[in-house]
Amino acid sequence: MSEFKNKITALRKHHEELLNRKNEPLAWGNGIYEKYRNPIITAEHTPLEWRYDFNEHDNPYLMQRIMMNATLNAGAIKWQGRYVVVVRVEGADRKSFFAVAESPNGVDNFRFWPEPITMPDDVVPATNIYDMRLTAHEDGWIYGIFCAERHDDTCPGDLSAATATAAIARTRDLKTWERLPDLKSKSQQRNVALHPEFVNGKYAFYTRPQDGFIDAGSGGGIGWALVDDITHAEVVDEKIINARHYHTIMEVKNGEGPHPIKTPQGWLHLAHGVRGCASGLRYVLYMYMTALDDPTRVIAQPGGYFLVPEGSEYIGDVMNVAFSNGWIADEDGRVFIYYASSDTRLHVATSTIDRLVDYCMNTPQDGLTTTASVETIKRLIEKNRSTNKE
Ligand code: M1P
Repeated sequence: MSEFKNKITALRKHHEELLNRKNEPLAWGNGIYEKYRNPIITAEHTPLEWRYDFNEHDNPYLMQRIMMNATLNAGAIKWQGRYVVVVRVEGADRKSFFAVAESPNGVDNFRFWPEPITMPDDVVPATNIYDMRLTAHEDGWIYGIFCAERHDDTCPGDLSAATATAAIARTRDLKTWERLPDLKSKSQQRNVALHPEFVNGKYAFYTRPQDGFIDAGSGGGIGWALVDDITHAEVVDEKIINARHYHTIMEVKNGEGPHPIKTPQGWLHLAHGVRGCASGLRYVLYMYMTALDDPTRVIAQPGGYFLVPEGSEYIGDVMNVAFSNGWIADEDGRVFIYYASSDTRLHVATSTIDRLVDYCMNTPQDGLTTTASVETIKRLIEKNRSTNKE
């Protein structure tokens, strides 16, 4: 066999070993969920055919002709018995695109489908698209809501001026996508998710109004808007349902993750909160619950964060970031939380509906001051003293 063919054989073997690598839960977690030893999808998981030209004449050095930079922020859905994620893949050219990967068990053996998604453009094409939230809506379609980024042409001299808009597409097979017009809104929007059920006969969106491309500014928090016609969706009335607060994990901004999971006790929400610190912005995940009969009414809000970057998760293109826009609630009550660390790679954490509801209902709220936090800790100490006497 030629040296070139030997190199390809070795490359494919190495890639297969990565794809087949077993994952295992880490011991000594927090009891709320289990994190896993390995990330589930990295840039190295992308198919070799996307990166290498395997023609010896054209690529005698077997170089990567197209490099992949990151695999992050994935939408998720259980689809035909498989755990399916729509991954934000970012190439070396900084462009993000969507690609589907699936696993038989939700925690390892993820493999990409052969080709990335071809997402049709809206009337004004976007420069970049990312962070899809998937919703199997009761109308029968699977919707993907994602961010469409375009240059802000009102600032012609500023190459970094951009706008964020919520884009809407729908599919029946995750392969062919119909693009609908972007969500019309007075403000910029990112982190928009579609509620899975009609509310008062209307489509319901979790929104995140923001003053600028980065700044949530006066946006206030996670919003909610009802829309009559999803084929011409427009935010007319928007109310904030989960507000930001001074000196919390979501002081600077927050945003809904995937659409909430319906449980007998209420809707379980996963979101991200952002605060500033000397090293920049810190992105963490948090949870809250809303009432079954009114998904806008918060009935439980554990204080502080739910999940943060730890160890090597801190390191990446955008340091100190945990972000999630996908989770899967299985029929047996298990929940697979897909989160990305530092805008670089995708991980899973597993829990159950029962544990997550218990976490939301029984974790003390943020009392918003040191005094309140200390009183909360003392109450627990006192409770344990009484328990230990029993
Ligand atoms: O870089 C961290 C995250 O920043 C954005 O989130 P937000 O809109 O809340 O600031 C998103 O671009 C997200 O993709 C990214 O992970």
